Amino acid sequence: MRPGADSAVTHSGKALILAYDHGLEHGPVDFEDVPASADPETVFDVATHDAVTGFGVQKGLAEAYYPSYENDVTLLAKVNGTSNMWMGEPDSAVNWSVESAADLGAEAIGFTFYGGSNNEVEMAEEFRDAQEAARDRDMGVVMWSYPRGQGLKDDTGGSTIAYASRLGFELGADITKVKYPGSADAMQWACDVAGDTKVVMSGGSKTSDREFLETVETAMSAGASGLAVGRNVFQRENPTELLDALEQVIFEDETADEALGVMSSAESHATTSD
Ligand code: FBP
Repeated sequence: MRPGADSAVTHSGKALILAYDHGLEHGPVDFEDVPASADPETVFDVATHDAVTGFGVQKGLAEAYYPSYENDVTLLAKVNGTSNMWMGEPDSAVNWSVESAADLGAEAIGFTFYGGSNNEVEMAEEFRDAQEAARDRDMGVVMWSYPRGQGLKDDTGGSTIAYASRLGFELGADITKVKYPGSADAMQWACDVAGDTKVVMSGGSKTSDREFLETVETAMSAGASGLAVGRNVFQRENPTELLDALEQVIFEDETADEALGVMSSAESHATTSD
């Protein structure tokens, strides 16, 4: 990694990246519970929250909406991605050149890397090209490091996730996004082996406020530098409230309990003023 390159999408060395590439990766099913979340404008508005250090979207959404938000949102160009309809061995098409992303105003790139896939070699070469193009333009590099493939039995186990974070370091990411490996010790090992690369936790499918904030608190205490989250934010009726709470846990070192207190007092204020 290049010292300081992560600062494109961190505040005080910490990251709260909002990911919104789900329309491609999972399809509209992710918008069914909160139909307003299908409208990119709704989620671009959420991304203007002060705590959000980068907003990860694919090219189509960026071209259509980012120009209206360029003063309020830090664009993280998710340059590869594949639909859920792809039934082959894990792979991710490079849909966006780094040059085009930079021209639009992106400050960092996001790249999914499936270590362990039969397509790992080609993906590593594609990552090399994107990483070097980003370096030429002083853009940050975030790797979505998700080991998976037919030979991999446990893609969220502790040793697999540590390998995932190490891959980000070895291949030149500034920030590596990994799935939560299920315990503080496993998360700490994943952070310990990542050198100077920052490790952030991937949000995963939607859980309760308490469960989610407690997991984020554990990950931060274990050495994570923040979070890259999608569904746990935009699948909530009031995503801003959760971002307020995440801000406390990630940037103010508060506990999940303290942050939940902020959420419940905001709720009682809203109820009182109704
Ligand atoms: P979530 O917080 O919703 O899990 O989003 C993080 C993310 O990496 C997205 O950027 C991506 O669309 C999705 O998860 C991919 O998840 P998976 O490959 O596990 O389905």
